[in-house]
Amino acid sequence: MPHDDLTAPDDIVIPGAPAPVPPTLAEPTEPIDPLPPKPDQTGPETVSPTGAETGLPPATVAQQGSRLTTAQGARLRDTDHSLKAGPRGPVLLQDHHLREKITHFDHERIPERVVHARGAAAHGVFRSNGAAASVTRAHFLQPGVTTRVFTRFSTVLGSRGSADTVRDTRGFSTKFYTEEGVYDLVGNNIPVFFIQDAIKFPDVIHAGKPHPDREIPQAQSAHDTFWDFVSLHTEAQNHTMWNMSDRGIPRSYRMMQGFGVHTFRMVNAQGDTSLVKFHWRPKLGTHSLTWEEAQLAAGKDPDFHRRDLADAIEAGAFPEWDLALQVMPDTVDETFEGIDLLDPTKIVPEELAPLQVVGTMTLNANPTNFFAETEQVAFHPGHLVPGIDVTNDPLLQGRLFSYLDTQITRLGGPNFAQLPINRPHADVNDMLRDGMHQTAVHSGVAPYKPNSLDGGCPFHAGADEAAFADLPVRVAESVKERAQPAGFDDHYSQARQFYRSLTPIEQQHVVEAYAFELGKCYEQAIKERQLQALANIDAELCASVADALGLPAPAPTVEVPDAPVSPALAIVGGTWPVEGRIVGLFADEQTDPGTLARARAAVHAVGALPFVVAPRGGMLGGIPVQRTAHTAASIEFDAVVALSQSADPRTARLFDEAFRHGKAIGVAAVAEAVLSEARIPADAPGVVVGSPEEVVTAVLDLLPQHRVWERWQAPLR
Ligand code: HDE
Repeated sequence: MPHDDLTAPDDIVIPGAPAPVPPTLAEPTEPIDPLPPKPDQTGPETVSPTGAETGLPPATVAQQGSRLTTAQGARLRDTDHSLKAGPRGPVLLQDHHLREKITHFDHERIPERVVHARGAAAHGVFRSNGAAASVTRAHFLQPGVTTRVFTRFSTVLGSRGSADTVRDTRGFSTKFYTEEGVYDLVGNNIPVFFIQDAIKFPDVIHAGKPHPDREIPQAQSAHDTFWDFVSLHTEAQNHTMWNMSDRGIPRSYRMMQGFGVHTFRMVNAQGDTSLVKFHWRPKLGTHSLTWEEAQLAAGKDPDFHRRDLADAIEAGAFPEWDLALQVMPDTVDETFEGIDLLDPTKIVPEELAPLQVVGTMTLNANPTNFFAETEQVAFHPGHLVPGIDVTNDPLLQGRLFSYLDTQITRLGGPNFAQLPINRPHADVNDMLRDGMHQTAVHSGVAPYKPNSLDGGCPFHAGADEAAFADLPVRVAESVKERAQPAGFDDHYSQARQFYRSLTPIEQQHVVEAYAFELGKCYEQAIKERQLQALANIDAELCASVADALGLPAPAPTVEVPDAPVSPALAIVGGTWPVEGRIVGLFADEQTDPGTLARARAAVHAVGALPFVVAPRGGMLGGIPVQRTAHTAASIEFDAVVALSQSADPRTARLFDEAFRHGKAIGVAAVAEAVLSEARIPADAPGVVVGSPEEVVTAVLDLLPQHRVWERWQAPLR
């Protein structure tokens, strides 16, 4: 293909531009109005604090006019110098601008979330296919209904500035702005939880957070207090097993499943109820990092997942998830196939209750302002709409208290629902009044019921007006006690089922994860106690971890029933779309510009992102260099292609890492020196040498597998 026929390089978005237009070299001197958000960004829908449409565009910027002003709108001539008694004199107390500026700055921070402090979010839409209409009357799940959403992903343990790629559970929260009010699905990427009762939440979180004396380690479970707790409180063993699997280190938020975890109760238009579990299924497949990649990323790019999500959306690779339901009959004992549906440490295997897709979510816009949107969004499992209700799962019941409570501290008062990102897109006519940060200007004199002064307003909704009605669920006659159902005592059978359902590669990763985590513990007793739990789960797993720790493998202490393996739990294998995957093209001044342009266009054509890497920055044949040998890191790329003759030692190290992480490697014949420099066998699986066109094609063919699994020693099942 001649060079001129190619998509002009400028048509290929290089994500990451900090502003909507490139800056000039010199400081601008001509006043202009505030720039609009970047094309990939939007803000919350512009509704009033009480849900009325304002008609303003979604991304209305907060700043107006071209001149610097005070918060009160008075124009300012100077913001660089304080008002002083002479150039060398003391600063005057009367400097209202200085005091306003510094005082506001002093209060810029709000308390971070107790858990899930570290997160990233995006706007999008949810399109219902109507398949759920038979089980729920929720309007947003009726055929063809489209609903705006805002989704926030997060880690659990780390502080706001911690690394994205640590081994942890991920949060997956979606706010649906439905016309019947806000519905929040506040879930995780792991379908089970550490504890069965909310009263244990402070305990598990205190154990997982850094040690209270030295405040280390940050955002890690590989330490004594965590394993001390979970080895004693063995109902946590199923969740820890999931965390030790590859699910604990996702490749991307875009490649993560989501789960509602608890069982919910749905009611349809006829009043029939069902018990359901929610699942989000990523269209790109479920994929993970390797542990070494995760650790490298934590240092080289702590914002790895945050950047990946924003870049993909900016480049037009909008991530999508199907929302699916497992629907179980609403029986008196609330169990299904012997599984207690109120026990949040248990799943219902897909083989027993198949997933039914009820709609698709597309995340298509980045937030305009992190604080206003991602930080101030307030989720709550009690934000329910007619047709979806909670069950008596004791973990969920406690959450219904916690989320409202936490926002009052975090967002400074009871009016957080009026923050733009939290506003419902439905009429709000509550009788809640006043409070800190009240932005609604309520009219009327009678915020009480019954009244006659406001004409009796607001009225209750009638039975035919889609009101939320608490379902009349029978509560078994019982005694008041601090107790739980006997079935909750099985702590091991599903941990075993999960481990035995994995492919050998994934099992090997689980062994290595336990060996790492327990290896980082100081206390021998804690390691031995956790080995005891593993002995009850799987003898071979226990023996392998014990061997790595140099400890004897204990014998099991409890008899655990075997559950059939669930192949749906494994994630290795299969092929998947490659939208937004990053292919590194390593070129230099000797590389033919046409070859580079063709490689770039070929990567772009399959929906992946080409990243040009060269020994130094600037342009190569009119194509911008995005990374240099100095700044590139192997973890940035899903596949690498060498087109340059020079074998820079830093590039060779990068190729060595890419090789060890199972990435597809293409090497143009002229660039073969990189293989010997990196000691990569040219005939290894997933290493292709040939013409530039051949190697680019071969690498793009390998990309849908996520990794070249053949490079792992363990065989695929
Ligand atoms: Fe949360 N959790 N949680 N949690 N949780 C919070 O709410 C809590 C639990 C989850 O992106 C907090 O607004 C208790 C399970 C996510 O903003 C807090 C219990 C699941 C997020 C809170 C649980 C979750 C949170 C902290 C035990 C998966 C982030 C800040 C009963 C189904 C939401 C906030 C976001 C956040 C309490 C257990 C998911 C303190 C008491 C189980 C994804 O209210």
